[in-house]
Amino acid sequence: MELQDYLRLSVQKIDRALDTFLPKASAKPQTLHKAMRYSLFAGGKRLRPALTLAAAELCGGSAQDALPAACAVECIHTYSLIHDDLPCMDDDDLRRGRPTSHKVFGEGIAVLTGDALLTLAFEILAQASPTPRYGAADLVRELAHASGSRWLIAGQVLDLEGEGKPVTKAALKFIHQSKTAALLTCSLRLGAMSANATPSKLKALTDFGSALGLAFQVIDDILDVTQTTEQLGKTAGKDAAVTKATYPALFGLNRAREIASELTREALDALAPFGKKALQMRALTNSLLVREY
Ligand code: GRG
Repeated sequence: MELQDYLRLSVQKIDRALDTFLPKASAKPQTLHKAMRYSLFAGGKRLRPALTLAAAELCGGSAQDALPAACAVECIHTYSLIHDDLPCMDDDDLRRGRPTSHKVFGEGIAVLTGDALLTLAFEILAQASPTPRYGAADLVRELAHASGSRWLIAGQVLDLEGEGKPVTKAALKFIHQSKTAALLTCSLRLGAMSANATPSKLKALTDFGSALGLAFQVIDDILDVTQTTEQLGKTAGKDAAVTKATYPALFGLNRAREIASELTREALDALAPFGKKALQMRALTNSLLVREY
């Protein structure tokens, strides 16, 4: 199957499952539930949940069994974007091609919408079926760790504190690993765990995720410089405007592109233990290097 068709089917499964897991827009309080659906169904790429399903299949499991984990990860990701866009953080007006949550619903509701998605993620994940190697508590711990104060939120704190200040290359790598690669790796690990993956397969996917996640954020930095707001669906040129440390800013655009290619190669190498079974994962990895938004 072509990658585009494979991804389209994955997104269909994820969107249907999200629709089932989310409270209806008519449920009270309606503003909150409308706001949760507004951001969640705003046309995100669904990369993280697609990786969860692909990892499950790569480890011999089914996409169906990995859907709670996939939806939980997308809820966490969407919450982080809503909070990241708030006036007290990046103060952005546009996300996924639409006005940001606080622009539509007000700041208070946007904060609460993020909180509600964060909480819902764990309610959904707790519904995942246990496997012989991994119980629901293992999955919950995995997601809490990746999205907690040592990773996702740590990355955001360092990002905030680094604005307008000189940041070393090592510190920048750590920010990118924390704010982006950790959740991406977690998406893969949760998929693998839903499929009862062996420790060696879990390790291979962890190495893959670390390299892919870092590549993804380096490319995100590059796109911020090279693409328009219309193409990105979010404000272009924002990083430079707030003098945020990025790969193009620290290494120059050409070297940043080379680094993204090297990391993509590293990610592809980590898939070696899966042999031909990793066809779609390889195609997906290559497609991210040439993405335009
Ligand atoms: C706790 C107040 C509070 C805030 C938390 C953790 C956090 C805020 C923000 C996370 C930092 C962040 C936004 C990292 C960027 C990661 C990234 C590249 C996001 C864009 O991902 P895409 O391109 O987006 O996959 P779509 O819209 O396609 O899903």
